[in-house]
Order: sequence, then C-alpha cells, then structure tokens
Amino acid sequence: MIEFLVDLIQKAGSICKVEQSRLLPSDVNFKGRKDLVTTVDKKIENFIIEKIKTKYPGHDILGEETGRSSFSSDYVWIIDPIDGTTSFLHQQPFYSTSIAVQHQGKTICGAVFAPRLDELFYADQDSGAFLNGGLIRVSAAEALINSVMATGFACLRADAKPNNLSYFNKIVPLLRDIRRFGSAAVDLCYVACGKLDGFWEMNLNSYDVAAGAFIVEKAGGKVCDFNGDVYFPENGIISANPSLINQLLEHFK
Ligand code: 2AM
Ligand code: CA
Repeated sequence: MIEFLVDLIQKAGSICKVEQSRLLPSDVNFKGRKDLVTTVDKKIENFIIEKIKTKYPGHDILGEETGRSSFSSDYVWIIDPIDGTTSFLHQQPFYSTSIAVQHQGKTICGAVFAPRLDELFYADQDSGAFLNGGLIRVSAAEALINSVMATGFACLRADAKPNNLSYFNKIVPLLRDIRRFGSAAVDLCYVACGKLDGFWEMNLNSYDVAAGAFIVEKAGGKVCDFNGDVYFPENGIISANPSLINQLLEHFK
C-alpha cells in the first residue's frame, strides 16, 4: 500500500507543479471571503480518487473538496489535494499534497509531497518515517529558547473566535524564531525531520493533519490537542519533540 501511495502522491505533485506555473485568475473561486479554492484543487483530488478507486474499489474516501464518499469500509483514504492553496495561488513553494490511510479509525500509512520543494515525506505502520528515502527523526532541542517553531492562522481565515493571536503573542518571545509556511502538512513534516522543533495551530481539519501527524509520531515526535489530549485537530493541534511538548503545552492552559 505504501508503494502505491508514494507513487500516487508523486504523480499528483507533478501535476500541481505544472498547473501552478500556468494558473489563471479564472481558475480561482472563493469558498469564503479569504478561503480560496482553485480548479487545480478539484482536478488533483479527482485524479487521486480515480486512482484509489481503481486499485482499492471497496475503500471509503474523504477528500477536502468532495467530502466523504461512503461509510462502508474499514479503510478510509483522507486526501488534501493542495494543502496551502494560498501559497499555491501566490506562486510560492510551500504547498503540498497530503494523503493518509486509516484502518478502523487508526492511521496505518501517510505521505506528504511538496513538489516545488522536492520533498517527499512518508511513513507506514511497520517502519519509521522517511524524507526522500532517508530515515528522519525529530530534533534534539531541549529548550524553547533554542527552538524554531511554526504556526498558522486558519482561524483568522475562517473568522473564528477565539483565534491564535493571543497564543502567538505569548509564545513567540520565548522562541529563537517563528515561521509561517502556510501548509499544516508541511509544518508537521518539518517537525518530523527536525527542520522545525515544534508547531501549533487551531481550526484545522482532519485532512490537513492526518498524514503529517502520523509521520511526526513515526519520527519519534509527539502530537496532542491544546489540553494535552488526543482530540486534534478539533481542539487545536500541538506537535514537538518529546523534550519540548510539555514546555509548549504549558502555554495553552
Ligand atoms: P488549505 O490550504 O488546504 O485550505 C494554513 O494555516 C493551514 O490552514 C493550511 O493547512 C490550510 O489548508 C488551512 N486553512 C486555510 N484556511 C482555512 C479555513 N478558512 N478554514 C480551515 N482551514 C484553513
Ligand atoms: Ca488543507
């Protein structure tokens, strides 16, 4: 299954890269005032769904653009065709395709591919996590002051209240620095490979984080909600290496 997934996500990413370079204003639609979708999001999701249906006809599918196909299988494929659509539209490189497979509610494999970065992350239940074929681990940073983290503002795009600004103001001065890449899936994978020491965000959906959260855990990292519990992303999501997770969590209580 992981071989099929890795091959599929690379094909999807290659199409994204070509389509980004020839994107037109007429390709953009608004789901909300700030919430964008392009014709490419839909094209990629349909491409992925068709391939899955051919290979695994009985499996359920949950896609950001098309919703849940059915509730008839123990297996569900969770797809975000373009995570970071704003970056994609603005010709920036920080977007990805994210696909996870769950069996009876538990993730068994996941992949995130950022084609402009040429970074392919994946993991399955029997092995560790990989970036472009090499084994990855979370960072060894032990103090917030030595760490670089990422966050995002999906909450502001959705006009949600409360939003992330109070956490942002509190946490940023405690860190070496902060990044805002715009793809939660990439952020989580960057925690997995140690390029980031931590990440938090609120208002995300399962398709934004399913693959990335699994990849972080397989790389030795921790993922929890804002209460230190397992109800992410509904109750917010926090991820970091095992030394930093409690230090970060402290600021959400
Ligand atoms: P998307 O590009 O697939 O929409 C960046 O902060 C993260 O937030 C991305 O994973 C992005 O996913 C997600 N996001 C952006 N706007 C959002 C909104 N209005 N509601 C929920 N999630 C959003
Ligand atoms: Ca997304």
